[in-house]
Amino acid sequence: MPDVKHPRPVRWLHWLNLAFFGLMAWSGLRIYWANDVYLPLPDRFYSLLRLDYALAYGMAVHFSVAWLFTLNGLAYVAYTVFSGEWRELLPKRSSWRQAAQVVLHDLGLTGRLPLQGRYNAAQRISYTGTILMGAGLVVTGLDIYKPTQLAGLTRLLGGYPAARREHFWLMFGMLAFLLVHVVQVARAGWVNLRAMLAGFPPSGRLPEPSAERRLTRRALLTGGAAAALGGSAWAWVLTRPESDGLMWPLRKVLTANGELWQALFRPSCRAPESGQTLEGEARLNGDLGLEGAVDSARWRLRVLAGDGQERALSLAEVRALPRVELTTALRCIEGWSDENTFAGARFSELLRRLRLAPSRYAGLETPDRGYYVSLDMATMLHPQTLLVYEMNGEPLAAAHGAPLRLFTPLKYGIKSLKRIGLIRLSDSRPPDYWEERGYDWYAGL
Ligand SMILES: Nc1nc2c(c(=O)[nH]1)N[C@H]1C(S)=C(S)[C@@H](COP(=O)(O)O)O[C@H]1N2
Ligand SMILES: [Mo]
Repeated sequence: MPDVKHPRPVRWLHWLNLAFFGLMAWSGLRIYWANDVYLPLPDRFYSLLRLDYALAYGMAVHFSVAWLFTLNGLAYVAYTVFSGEWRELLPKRSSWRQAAQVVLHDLGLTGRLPLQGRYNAAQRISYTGTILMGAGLVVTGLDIYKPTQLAGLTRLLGGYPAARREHFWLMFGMLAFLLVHVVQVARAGWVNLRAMLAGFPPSGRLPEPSAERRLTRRALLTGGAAAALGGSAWAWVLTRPESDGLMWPLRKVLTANGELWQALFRPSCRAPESGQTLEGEARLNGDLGLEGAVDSARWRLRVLAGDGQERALSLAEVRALPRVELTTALRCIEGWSDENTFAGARFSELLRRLRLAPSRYAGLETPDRGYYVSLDMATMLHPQTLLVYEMNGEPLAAAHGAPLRLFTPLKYGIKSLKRIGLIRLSDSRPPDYWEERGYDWYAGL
């Protein structure tokens, strides 16, 4: 008789896994659609599941639930290891051959089924596979979340675009497993499902029908209550007042995430540079604050320091600062990356030239204040953060932010403000355009 009884912690962790993975896949797809790789399914399918593109919201949910998904997964693995349950779960040497028999049997091709414990050979392989896929999702996800801070991991995974592909294929693998899993659970019937709800003994039957009813009822009640509780907690989160375009509980998590990565930031961390100088068109994105034309001869870079005094530099004065060239990827938060050669001056050189001490933050604005961002000083002072006046061997084009733009590979492209009018040094955080619209302020890579 198969031992279908599942210990209680495994049952809870199992159902939580399902809930968290569901939220991760759902929010992940709402991010991923940025790359317009919609599967060709009827529109009704997407609207019914609320699976439309929603980048800021998708990211906020993804990077909040990621904690729950990871912690639950770790708890599941820890429990399995320390309880000895892993013996029921890990594939054995014989599993591979037997799994073939199980598959043939389940497809109705043979009648023979090998002897099994709680899990048959195919289950051992696929369940262990999902644990590995889950771990892979966490590792690749973490990497595309912070590819520069985790540069070593990025290299290991074959680079940023590769890590993204790996993450998505693992997700589709997990979804495929879930599809088969649900079909198999339905085929295994009520007795088996009850074992996963109430933890029934090997026979799937208790000696007394009354005890059986009682246990089943209790499991359905507690399970139903837990599901209702989880559902209402989620509904509560989604109906909270917004803080900068995001329900405040999600905003709080994003802020905590940002503080964590900022604390882990090491100035020695570098985005990978390719030595060569690139030429040609750069990909274009975003024209906020770029209306009209700017006369480079009359333009000034205004720097407002904490003392309330404003300094102004001409483009020639910025160009007179030590010139640095950098070939690396600009990564847009929408998912694409574009390798370019940037040339300009380090922000640290500008401070030195103006004899200004660093503040905690820098706020950048276009001359018309149509676009504005703020960055932490560690990023501003980083050697790869440049005030750029040339891209790909040409003077900066108007659409790319002439006469002067910021570029830093340590943040998503949103922070690389084009057409700088003013840089404000401040110990309190200057406003940030995309943070006000539901995005993570830190936006670090
Ligand atoms: N002034 C201004 N700067 C901006 C933007 C914008 O809309 N206005 N968009 C940002 C975004 S989202 C990206 S990805 C990069 C794109 O830079 P590029 O157009 O040179 O590729 O610029 C950033 N700087
Ligand atoms: Mo972007």
